[in-house]
Amino acid sequence: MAELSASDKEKRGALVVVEGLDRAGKSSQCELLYKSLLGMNYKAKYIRFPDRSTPIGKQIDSYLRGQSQLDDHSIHLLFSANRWELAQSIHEYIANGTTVIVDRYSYSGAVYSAAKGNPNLSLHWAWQPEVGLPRPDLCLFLSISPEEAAKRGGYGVERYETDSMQKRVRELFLSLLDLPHNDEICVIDAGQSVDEVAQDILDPVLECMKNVDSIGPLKKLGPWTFIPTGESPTGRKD
Ligand code: FDM
Ligand code: MG
Repeated sequence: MAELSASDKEKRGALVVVEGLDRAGKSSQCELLYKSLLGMNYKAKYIRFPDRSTPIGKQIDSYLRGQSQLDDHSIHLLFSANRWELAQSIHEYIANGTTVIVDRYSYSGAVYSAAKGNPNLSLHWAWQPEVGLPRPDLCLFLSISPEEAAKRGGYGVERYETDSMQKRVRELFLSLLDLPHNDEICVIDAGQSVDEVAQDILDPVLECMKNVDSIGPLKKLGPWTFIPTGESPTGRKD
C-alpha cells in the first residue's frame, strides 16, 4: 500500500466523490475509506448528498418519502441547492488539507432527474445548475450489474427505488462514462467482496491525494464536463 511522506501531508485535501446505483455499496465503502484515511493519520471528512439535515434537505427528504409532491424541475433544483449550500465549507476543508469524501454528487443529480423521462428535463438541462460547484479531483464510479444488484435484496420504499427507474439510471450513468472530458472518473467493479472493493478504492484515492499539487487548486465543474452542449445521451435536443 502506498504511504505518503510528511510533505505530502501538507498538501491541500482532495475532493473524492463516490457514485453509483443504489445497492452498489457506496455508503459502506465511503465509511471504510473514511476510517482508513483517519487510521493513516490523514485529515478526512465524509459528507453525503442529499444532506437531509438542512431546511432544503428536509424538503428533499419529504419528497423522497412520498410525503410531498414537487414539480420535477423544482426538486431537481433543490438537490442542486443542497450541494451549493455546502460548497463553501467543502472549499474550506480542502484548503486546510482535509480530504473530503462525498457520497453521491452532481452525477447522481443529473442522472436521476433525467431518468424520470420528463421531455422537458434532459440530462443537459439537469447539468446546468451544477456548473461552478467544486469539481471532484477523483470520481469513483461503483459499477454493479443488475443481476448482482438484485442478489443484494429488494429496494427500499423511497421514490426512485423501482426497477424501471434504476434501469434508466444505469443506462444514463453508463452513457456519462462514455463521454469525453471524464478523465477523473475511475470505474470500480463493485461486484467484488467488500475488502476487494475497498482496496480498489483506496489505491486511486491515495494516488490522487499524492498528486493534488500537480492538479493545482480545486477546480469548478464546467458546462463541458461530461455533458456535450446541445444534446443529451437521451437523444433529446435542448
Ligand atoms: N438523488 C440524489 C437525486 O435524485 N438527485 C441528487 O442530486 C442526489 C444527490 O436521491 F434515489 C436521489 C438518488 C436516490 C435518492 O439518495 C436518495 P440516497 O443516497 O439513497 O440516500
Ligand atoms: Mg437509496
